[in-house]
Amino acid sequence: MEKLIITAAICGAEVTKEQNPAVPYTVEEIVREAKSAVDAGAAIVHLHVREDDGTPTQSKARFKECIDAIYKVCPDVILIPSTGGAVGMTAEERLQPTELFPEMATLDCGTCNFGDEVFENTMPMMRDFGKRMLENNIKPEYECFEMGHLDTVLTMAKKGQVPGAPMQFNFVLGVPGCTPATVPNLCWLVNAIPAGSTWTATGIGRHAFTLAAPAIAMGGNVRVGFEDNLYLERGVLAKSNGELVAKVVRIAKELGRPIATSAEAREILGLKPLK
Ligand code: KMH
Ligand code: ZN
Repeated sequence: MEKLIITAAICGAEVTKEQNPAVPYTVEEIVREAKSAVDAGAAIVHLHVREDDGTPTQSKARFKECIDAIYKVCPDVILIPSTGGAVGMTAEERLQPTELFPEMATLDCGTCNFGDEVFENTMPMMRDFGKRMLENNIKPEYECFEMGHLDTVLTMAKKGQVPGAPMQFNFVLGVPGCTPATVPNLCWLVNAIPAGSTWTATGIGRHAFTLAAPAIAMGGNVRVGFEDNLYLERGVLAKSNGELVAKVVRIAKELGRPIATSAEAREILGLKPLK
């Protein structure tokens, strides 16, 4: 089995300081949370950014400010900026971080319910996002909340509409209104990806660690972080993203799976090494 790649989704667009005071909004707070996650063992940081008051934004300038500041303290980390943004944002708004030419970015693979809201990712939108990533040599992380999302993006890759092999999938399970975070559902998705692909499992809320453990045992990778879950255990708020990453590291240790550094993760994902 390859080493385990841990992604920290440190901020997200929906969670607030009212829910957990450690949720980062300012550049300094985002840097603090990225560093805590990387120091604990995360090779990748999945990045959303906020205005100082917590409002989610896809502003290119704000992303640049945060990315530059994170690289100052975590020079090797793989950053995966979000092109999902927050529900209701336009496609153009969401695509702004791709103008900074990150090595990776998320590409959401279909429309779905998202709690009480609808997260819109129509096929024309996905074709635009795929074209942008093809033209700028950005490796997508394909965010799949449903089996239909996976099927859609595999068909688009066959047509050359989005970047193809080797593909990296993130199976986000347990979003209210989408596929539940169960082991059979994870297996169903993993069994449908092409050979040579890599994959990550993200369990939402109380499923963060119950999905992480089987993913580690199955040879997949794991995402945790405030975007997905605010608790270290039932009733105990995590004080930092680092605490959530450290728990994954402990589970992986028990299961005999070593942790990948960012350099090792670049190799596993087929990214160019840093010079
Ligand atoms: N904030 C969610 C609506 C992504 O980063 O690409 C979408 C999301 C996915 O977080
Ligand atoms: Zn996200």
